[in-house]
Amino acid sequence: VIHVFGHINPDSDAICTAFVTAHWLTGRGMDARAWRLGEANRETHFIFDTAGLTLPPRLDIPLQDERVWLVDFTEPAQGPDDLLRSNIVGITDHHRLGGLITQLPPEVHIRPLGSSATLLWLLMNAEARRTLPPTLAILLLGALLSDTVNLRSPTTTEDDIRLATELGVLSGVNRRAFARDLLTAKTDVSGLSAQLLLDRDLKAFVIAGTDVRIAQIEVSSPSQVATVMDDLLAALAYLADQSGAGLAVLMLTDIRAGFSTLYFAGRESVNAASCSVPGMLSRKKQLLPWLESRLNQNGSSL
Ligand SMILES: [Mn+2]
Repeated sequence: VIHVFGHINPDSDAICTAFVTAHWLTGRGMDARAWRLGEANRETHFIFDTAGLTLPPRLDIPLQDERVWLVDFTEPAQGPDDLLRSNIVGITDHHRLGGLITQLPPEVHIRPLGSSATLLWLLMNAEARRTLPPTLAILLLGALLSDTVNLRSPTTTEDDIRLATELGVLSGVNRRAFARDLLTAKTDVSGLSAQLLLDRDLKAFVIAGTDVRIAQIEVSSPSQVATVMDDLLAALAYLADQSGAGLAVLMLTDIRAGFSTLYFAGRESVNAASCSVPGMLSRKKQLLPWLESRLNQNGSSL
């Protein structure tokens, strides 16, 4: 059996696309099973509820020598602790390559698209697309609209726009209403603690030789997190301290106005506490290169 999963602290693309990837591999004659590597967020629950499907179970088996297929990540730090002792047989992803080493030659699909869902659709042959159940089309559409912030992120490509139209028809949902409700669920932070907000979309990277942790919170207005802002910054400082990371970054993204405010903690953040970057929506396409160039210029510090 091939175990299919996305990154830890999973977003909708990581869970929805892993689920459909397992279906696709099964159609190719393989025995595949989907998992999730953490709690699903409110948006992912909304997508599965709309599709009438049950979330895949949380991964709870050792991966030593098991065959695995990675979805939406390749950075070892974003997978389970025993990932590098597993046999990685395949990858579908749309992020930078982040230092993975495999036991055998894997089947690798990586392209700069708006979502892993888009890539999976491009990999499907005509028969697989034609026979895709509408419920699974809803999962792919949800993952695509989530990752691209309803096609507004600069990561959006022509393929993503075309796919959104095709999946809108195949899924049978009212796309406008689905996208609106999805973004409402995505930015619903009410009642969530600062610690949960920081942890639920936290990713680890090595950038210019520095261990960096980046949490992103997407809101439709920064006022949504005003009451927990002090706690968030305290949790960020604690994260940098406890993890030993040189730099911890909180990326607070206003998806309506289209900008991010960055907050920094850790020993490499000496020259900056925060800054706002107009037009910045994407961690992978905008923040990572921005950090890479800043850290390289200043000798590993901001
Ligand atoms: Mn993704």
